Amino acid sequence: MTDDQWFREAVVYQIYPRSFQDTDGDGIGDVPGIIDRLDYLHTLGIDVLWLSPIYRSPQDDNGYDISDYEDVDPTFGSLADVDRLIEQAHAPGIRIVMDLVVNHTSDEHPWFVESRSSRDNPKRDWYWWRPARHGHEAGTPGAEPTNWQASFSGPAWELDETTGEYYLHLFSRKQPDLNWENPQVREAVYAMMRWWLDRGVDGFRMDVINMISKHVGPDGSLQDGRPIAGTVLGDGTPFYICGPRIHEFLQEMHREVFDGRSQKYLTVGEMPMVTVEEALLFTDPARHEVDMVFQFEHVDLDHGEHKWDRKPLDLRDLKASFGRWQEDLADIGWNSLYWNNHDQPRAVSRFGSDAPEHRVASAKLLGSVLHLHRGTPYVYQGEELGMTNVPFAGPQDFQDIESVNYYRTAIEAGADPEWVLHNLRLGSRDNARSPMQWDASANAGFTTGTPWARVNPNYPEINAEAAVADDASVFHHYRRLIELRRSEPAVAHGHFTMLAPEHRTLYAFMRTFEGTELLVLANFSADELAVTGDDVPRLDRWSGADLLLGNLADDPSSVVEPLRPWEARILRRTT
Ligand code: TEU
Repeated sequence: MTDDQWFREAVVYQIYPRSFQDTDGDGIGDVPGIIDRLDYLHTLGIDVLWLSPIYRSPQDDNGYDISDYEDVDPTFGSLADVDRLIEQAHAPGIRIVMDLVVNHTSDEHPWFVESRSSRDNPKRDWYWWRPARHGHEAGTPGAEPTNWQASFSGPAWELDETTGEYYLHLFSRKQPDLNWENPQVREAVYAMMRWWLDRGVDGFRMDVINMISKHVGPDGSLQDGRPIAGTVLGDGTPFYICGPRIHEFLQEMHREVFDGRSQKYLTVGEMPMVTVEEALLFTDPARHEVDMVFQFEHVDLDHGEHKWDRKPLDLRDLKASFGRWQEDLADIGWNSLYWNNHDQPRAVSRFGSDAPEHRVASAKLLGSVLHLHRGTPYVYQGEELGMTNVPFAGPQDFQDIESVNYYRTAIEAGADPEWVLHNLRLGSRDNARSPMQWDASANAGFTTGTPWARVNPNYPEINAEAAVADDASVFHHYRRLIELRRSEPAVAHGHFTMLAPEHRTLYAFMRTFEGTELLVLANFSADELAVTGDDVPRLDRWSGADLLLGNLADDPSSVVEPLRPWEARILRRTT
């Protein structure tokens, strides 16, 4: 491994600053709060911190709508705070990665304010402006330039009265899409990125970066998508996911921003709907695009027709998906590994069990399985405590724009409110955004004020202070997993082989590296599970293996005896 590939041995921790630690009593987390918790993060052992956006923003989408890329939102602190964070994180060797949200800006960004001011403004072409559909009067139903649905419900076009034209917003109407076809836009983005690197940050997590290239016809036209059942809208994704110039843009970004610098920065592309074939191109080091992508296949497996149509996960689907990504990126390219982030419900409630008797074991099991795959693991704040979904009482408890818009449109369309609420409880992004649970004091030690989002009432039991004090906690299991990555080269570098793909509750795989074999056995159920020679070929060879790390209080008497409910074992033998 060259120094350029340091990220292959690293573990990244994601902070959602709004919900991490408040220091000024306004009920919203801030950068000084992150600084205060660096010791905690250092104890956990992580290498990199990725911060969700802290830039100046009207907060329509909690900071993913940016009005000034080169300033910090006063809610979160100041540039001086960020400088201090960089310095104090770097001291023990923790790198800082910023969120880069450049598919769109806020509608309050000066670029958009100018762009919307008149049809001949020099920045007009920095965004996607189009007249009403031919033969339709602007503002009438169906007059949108294309039928695309926005990610947060409703049409992806908004009429702007100033000039009578529509602008494109793949997310909220306060998040207009930048026009990457325009070289001035690209240069402005690259200049901003260089500015942050000069300030000392160590890389970027690039928000929906595979949406920046749109399919544009020779005459500048955009096309309608396939109609979406039950709506008047269509699916525009084929026209903007991994569009025709995406690889060109990322290679140009690499040249303009990262080339020639002495440090190797981390670049992660968040890419909804990316296929493994595309990911291979994006992450092939020889192509100089990104180090790894966030893919969504495994977190979409419990969706039916769409995200709000939830179904239980079939473990065989999960293994088939992860197995394929492991195999196809084995020789070229690299995986990122995650269960959680600020957009996903809590993994322990979703893929494990948050019942009191299984929560700790299943949270540890999920950690063991994920961290033992080949790739760079991401830990989302609170995951290392086994934080759970939030018990939302009713529709008024949801704050996220996606959830609020979904509730409104679904009810307007006549859906049963109980069913809509059920889907929100399972799928809302608000589940991930409840405040970090630090201790058993008021508001879980998150704030002395009124928290912007409700603290999960289970905080007296599930909190960082209790977890750090308890050697058998989820926290210490994560700490050991991170340590294992350093002490056992097979974890970062071993070849991956999936086992028992058709088993409904056993997740088993092997990692092999220079005479070392690791076997991971995980029981995704509350029943005892006997592993057989059909599941793991030549199982007898493992009877004398070492138990590197288990997840239950007492070790098994033999490493191949039946797995107890939600038990996960990491075994090691030398060949
Ligand atoms: O998310 C992109 C994205 O497509 C999803 O994760 C999305 O939030 C989810 O699928 C909706 O069901 C990124 C950010 O992570 C997210 O927080 C932002 O809201 C979004 O981009 C827009 O910037």
